[in-house]
Amino acid sequence: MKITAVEAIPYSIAYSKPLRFASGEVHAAEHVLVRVHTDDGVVGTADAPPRPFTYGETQASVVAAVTGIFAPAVTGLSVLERETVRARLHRTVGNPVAKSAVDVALWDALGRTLGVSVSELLGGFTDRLRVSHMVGFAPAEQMVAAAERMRDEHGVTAFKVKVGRRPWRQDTDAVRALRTALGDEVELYVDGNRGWTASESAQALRAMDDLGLTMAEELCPADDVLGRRWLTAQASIPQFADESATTPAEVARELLDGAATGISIKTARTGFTVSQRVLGLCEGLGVEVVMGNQIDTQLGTVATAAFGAAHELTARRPAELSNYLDMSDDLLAEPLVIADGALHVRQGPGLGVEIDEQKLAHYRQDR
Ligand code: MUC
Ligand code: MG
Repeated sequence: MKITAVEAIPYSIAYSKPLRFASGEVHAAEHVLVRVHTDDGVVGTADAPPRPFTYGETQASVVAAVTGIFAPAVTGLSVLERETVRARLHRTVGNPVAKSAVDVALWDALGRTLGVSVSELLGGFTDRLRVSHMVGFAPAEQMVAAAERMRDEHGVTAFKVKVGRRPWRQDTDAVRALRTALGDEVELYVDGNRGWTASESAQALRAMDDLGLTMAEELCPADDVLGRRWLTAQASIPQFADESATTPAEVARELLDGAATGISIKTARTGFTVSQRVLGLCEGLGVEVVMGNQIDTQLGTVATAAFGAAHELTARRPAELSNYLDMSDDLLAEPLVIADGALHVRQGPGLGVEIDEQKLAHYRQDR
């Protein structure tokens, strides 16, 4: 059960439909595949999606942190010593995506070693999650067409709409067009990726007051400390923190300061071990959570689904699991299926998925 090596393999797969949002745009999954090897011949795998515009990490920095710092720190430990691994990773500040991939790969290795599913090990609440799709920036009619395609082809009835452009009216018009086209039954919520000021956010929220939105995420920067509190205090729907709440301490600060009233949990940045801490904090403080998407591949989506399905609170809301559908290809040997608006969790052992080695050989960038 001892860790013998941790690999970090950079690869790139193009998106057939790039995702555009207020803090950036993604045209290719320039990610890192992290593999934890044990002396039993078990291999645990996870995907690391670097997001320079969110956490400052790059593909090269993830490879450097995993191979240069984290691999030496955890080699020799047992896959059962997850808290020791966490403590050693925690000695390095930042690098959330690199740390999380090591953690998720470790859990996958543990599940494979024990012959059980990671989702069951984490909590085993349910075997499926309802799916929410992120709709990126485009002219309103294209945003409507993208949502309608997801509804017609995959039965998806929950949509997170990217907002945060200027002037804000183009976004509120797009959300209105989505509501008109999709009807009252679908769930709509918005994510500003810090694109607006607090006052623009307040105006835009008022303009969408009749659209039945369930929540809004990161409309303005959390660093605009008083502005953000002012916005959250007056909003009639929960204000979710995403990129401003990437550690348990940040989550506590955002919630206790009145800067947010809900939390997005992303396994890509808090793995499984720290995501459970974030979840416990939210449950204890009585706030809602959503399983977020960090523009994940299928492997990243598998991790999000495994965690989301493991707990009652994370399984309540639709989880953001579908944006891998916009990629031109993927590394998983057997593709995920979203049908009737839901994704079923892969049964174990571990995360229950295998990498297609030929595809990895094709897309990897280190050889
Ligand atoms: C989101 O929820 O913000 C955009 C950037 C990122 O890191 O995640 C996405 C989606
Ligand atoms: Mg977000």
